[in-house]
Amino acid sequence: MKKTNVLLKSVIGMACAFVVMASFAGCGKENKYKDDTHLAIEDGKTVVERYGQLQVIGADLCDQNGKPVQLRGMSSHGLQWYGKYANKDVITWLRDDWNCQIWRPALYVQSYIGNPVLKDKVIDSINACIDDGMYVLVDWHVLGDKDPLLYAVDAEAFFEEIASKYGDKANIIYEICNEPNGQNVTWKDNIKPYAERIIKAIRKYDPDNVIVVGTPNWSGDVMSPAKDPIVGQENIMYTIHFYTGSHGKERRKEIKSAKDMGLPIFATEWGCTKDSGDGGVFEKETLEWTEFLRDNNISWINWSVNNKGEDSSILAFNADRDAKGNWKDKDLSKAGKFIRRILRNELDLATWKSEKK
Ligand code: IDC
Repeated sequence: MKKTNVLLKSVIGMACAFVVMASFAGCGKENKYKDDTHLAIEDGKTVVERYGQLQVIGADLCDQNGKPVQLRGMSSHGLQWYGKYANKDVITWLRDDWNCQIWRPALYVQSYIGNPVLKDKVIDSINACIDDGMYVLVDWHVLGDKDPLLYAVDAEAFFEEIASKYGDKANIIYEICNEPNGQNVTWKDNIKPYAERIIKAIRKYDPDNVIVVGTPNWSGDVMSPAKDPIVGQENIMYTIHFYTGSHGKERRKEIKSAKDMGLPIFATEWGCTKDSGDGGVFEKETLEWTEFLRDNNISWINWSVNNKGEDSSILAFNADRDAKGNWKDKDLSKAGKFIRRILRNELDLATWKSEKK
């Protein structure tokens, strides 16, 4: 009799524990994205008012009080092509309707060299973000030029100008080389020496804002800087890029290892398509990535705001030709509707799976 009682008790006990655990797990899942972080505006305060001067502590981006924070937002397309969207109306819409905390104006280096007025688009973006209390990632978009050293003199002049004008604002983050690439462009001989030069140029005017350094292989290799980081400098982070139709588990594993080695990482550009910027929207894979980034406190910026009609364009083909923002559902592409929900904290992997059922 006694024995049965004990058995019964322990069965009931286990069942109760199971219910409690299951409800915690369920609760955790349900609320995973619905917390008080990741808000562009909270209690009437912008993200820059709340987080203030960012700083890098260990491998984490932190707010002015040393609390780890994750910033999320959108990138422009090439300013030479779709620079009209880099305006105050669109940026404010992205803050208020898309819950973006950061905006990235992408200044393609080769286009800028041929057409220096493109810099005005960067300046417009910076001013809009300062007005709107958003962070702004100033992107020196190395791509076709491959080796960042090729235009290092221009990069120095550009970043000195931005740093001397805006370095006292907490809003500014510098991305000094989008995607170094090419077999002969290595961390040791090209990217690191370039970064050391540009960091020095920026630090003449701006002692503390965060500087993000590109990594080899189209910013796909964080292990090289993890093994050989830049030393003697504060508030430096390193870039990882990925396209969820092209990169998955392997790349996440490397990011995790690099972060465990102490490397501060910022996903300054990623797309929900193949790395061509096209080829479909990979929803499940994307949500696996966004959960990983969240769990590892890695800030991110999605590619990109334009109406070109490629799958990574967040606007429907030819929508909002006047670049006014105020987008309705019909103005958004498949990627646009999807990324907007992620940014608004309306979609995580569990929610997505339950909707697919
Ligand atoms: C792509 C654009 C595409 C444009 C091309 C020009 O989406 O419309 O024709 O650049 O080179 C990157 C780059 C980014 C690419 C993007 C998609 O940083 O400039 O934009 N991508 O291919 N790295 C990986 C993917």
